[in-house]
Amino acid sequence: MADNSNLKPIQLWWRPMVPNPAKIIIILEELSLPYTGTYLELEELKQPKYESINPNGRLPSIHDPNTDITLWESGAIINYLIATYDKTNKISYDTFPEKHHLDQWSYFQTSGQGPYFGQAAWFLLYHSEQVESAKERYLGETRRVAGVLDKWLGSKTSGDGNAWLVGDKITYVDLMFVNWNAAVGMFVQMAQRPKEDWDPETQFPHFWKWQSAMVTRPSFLKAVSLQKAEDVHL
Ligand SMILES: N[C@@H](CCC(=O)N[C@@H](CS)C(=O)NCC(=O)O)C(=O)O
Repeated sequence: MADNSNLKPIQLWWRPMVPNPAKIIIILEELSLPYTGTYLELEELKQPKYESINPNGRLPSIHDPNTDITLWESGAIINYLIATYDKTNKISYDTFPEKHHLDQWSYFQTSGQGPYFGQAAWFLLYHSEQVESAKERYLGETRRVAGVLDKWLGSKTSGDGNAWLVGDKITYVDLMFVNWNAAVGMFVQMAQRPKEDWDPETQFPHFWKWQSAMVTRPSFLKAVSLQKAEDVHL
């Protein structure tokens, strides 16, 4: 693997307990990239100071002093980190057709998994009214997306006994899914929904095995450990 240790730290605007910034931490960790965090309160996001970095006023954003780029949107940030720093393809492929399949699953995560799982969490926990049809809609989509992943993973085999979305090794696109996958169980439980609303071990066994393999990785455990209040300033 390329030596990334002599780089200047990449600045990450983030806050804990939210899945999209944690996606970036996982990739930074996997690539052994140095980084530093700027912690933001929710009230600081839609303010001119942060909107001058990210006009969408959401997290994450990065600034890489090594190349002098500022970027927002988690998918674009990850594409940049991989293209710039994963020269040995530790968690990517540069071969045909794998590189296009990486794009495919990456777009599916950012447009298919993140927003639907996020809306399920919103309507279950944060919306000002109880709208049962919206809860059913987004929980149904959450299960449908998990079902798509489960079916695909069930069709795959690999040398290490695990199935991965692309090729026969874990890549950044697998890791892009891990935080929202982990979050569903928490918000379904917090909303005190019945078990059949989300029971991946029974409903989606290939998905469950895949997720279980990812949550033991040091990069995921590091991202989780940074959720603790005393670690918020990276
Ligand atoms: N499509 C964006 C979504 C970013 C996003 O929704 N971030 C959440 C945290 S996971 C956020 O900043 N929420 C605060 C808000 O909406 O004000 C990405 O992938 O970066």
